[in-house]
Amino acid sequence: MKTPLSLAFAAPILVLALAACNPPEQAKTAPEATTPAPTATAAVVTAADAWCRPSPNGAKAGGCYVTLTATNDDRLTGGSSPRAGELQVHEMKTENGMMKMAQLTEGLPLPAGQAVSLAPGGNHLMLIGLTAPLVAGETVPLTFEFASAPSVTVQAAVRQPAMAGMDHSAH
Ligand SMILES: [Cu+2]
Repeated sequence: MKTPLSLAFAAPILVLALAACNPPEQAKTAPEATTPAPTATAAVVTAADAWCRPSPNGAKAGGCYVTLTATNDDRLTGGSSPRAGELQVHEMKTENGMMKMAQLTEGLPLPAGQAVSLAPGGNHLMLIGLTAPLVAGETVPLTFEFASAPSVTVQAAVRQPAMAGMDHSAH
């Protein structure tokens, strides 16, 4: 299905969600292994395993994922990428039995010492207004901004989800 550009801009964000977000086949709520909060005072957030899903041709949005660990209680407030007009933090929620995504306008809490995973089917990053499709094999710079810690820039690998059997993005 091809959508003319003009329509793509007029279409509600939900349409983009269908193309770019993964239906949450299985909710991932299990907490990751936690690391003890260091006694150091400097607020730092580390970002690991950043990756983005390849975007379908013509899609104006793409989903990215990362695991963030903050030394002190913090909040992911947003970010940016040279590859898109906007980087938003999204959550998935159920409304009338339908999964929908919504922007976390207050940001995503990052409890001290706890690895917070943004993953398909749950909280995720959304690149809005892609300058070009995200192609498997390339890397995309993502910069994250936090309430307290200095911003962090990572190179996100563009690839298919590790468990292809759970990928329903082809719908
Ligand atoms: Cu989204």
